[in-house]
Amino acid sequence: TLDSSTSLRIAVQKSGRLTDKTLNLLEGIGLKFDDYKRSLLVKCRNFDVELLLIRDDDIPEYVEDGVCDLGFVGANTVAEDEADVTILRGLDYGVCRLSIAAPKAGDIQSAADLNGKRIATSYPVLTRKFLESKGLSADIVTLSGSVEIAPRLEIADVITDLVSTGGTLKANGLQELETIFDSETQLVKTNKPLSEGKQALIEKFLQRIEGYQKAEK
Ligand code: PRT
Ligand code: ZN
Repeated sequence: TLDSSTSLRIAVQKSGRLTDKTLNLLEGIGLKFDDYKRSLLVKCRNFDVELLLIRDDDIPEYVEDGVCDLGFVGANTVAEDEADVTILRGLDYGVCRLSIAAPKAGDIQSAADLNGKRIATSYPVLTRKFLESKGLSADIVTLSGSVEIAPRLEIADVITDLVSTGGTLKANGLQELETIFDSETQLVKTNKPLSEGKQALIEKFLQRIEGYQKAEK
């Protein structure tokens, strides 16, 4: 049963690259919050809304499960999780790309050279889908972080990792070979049933976000 008295719960990254821009956006569309640095669950002062501040990796699942009604999270994270959520819109921050990168002076100069190689990544699902789409076969070594040092440690021949400026790859003697996924922040919605009140509130927010984005351009 639907409980129209509960607040619309929105998942936001607690502390990271998406946090400030997401909170700025929410304030920009008129939501007012008390001090959100102190608590994991923050009530909105002027709407029936609360923010849940969590790790970005947890956001797709929380939204899929209906623990949160909405979430702001990278398209890379949503796609890697293969989360069953609805993407309401893309937002123009947190822009980056998942790319294949190889040691500069090495024998791997393009994606076509990947057959039989080892690829270190924190994105095994997106990497496997890319390999399949190209008919390539390579071993995927899943690492939770510091992927860029894997070739030097001889854990892998190449990597796939998120890139924005390219500075990290350069600093580690790696060159970008090919983009396999373009990413930006997405506003996602649960596919669990929502009360009419929550649906109306989401519609209102979407219109305001659209206005906010136009005003920013
Ligand atoms: O603690 P929590 O789990 O919440 O945070 P996190 O450390 O997992 O994520 P965070 O805050 O680093 O990133 C959150 C999201 O920001 C990512 O999922 C992407 O959607 C987006 N984003 C945008 C990026 C980057 N740009 C980015 N450059 N995420 C990571 N990077 C890293 C990349 O992994 C590499 O280490 O930055 C380095 C490359 O940057 P350049 O500029 O040197 O190319
Ligand atoms: Zn994370």
